[in-house]
Amino acid sequence: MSSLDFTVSGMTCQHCVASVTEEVTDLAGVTEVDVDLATGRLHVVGDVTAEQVQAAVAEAGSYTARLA
Ligand SMILES: [Cu+2]
Repeated sequence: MSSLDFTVSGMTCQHCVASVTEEVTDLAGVTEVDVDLATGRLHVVGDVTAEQVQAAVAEAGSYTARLA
């Protein structure tokens, strides 16, 4: 179980937050997802790699996640 923090660029509204949250939550092994629109911060807890989370964020739309 690990805890990962990312800075996500490209999110502009709560719809973006919902899309990113949904895609990352759908990853197997993820137990906690928190996205903050104001800071662009994405916090993920679970058995996942940073690469898996970044791929899910890209899958959600025109967003890019960098390890914070
Ligand atoms: Cu949006």
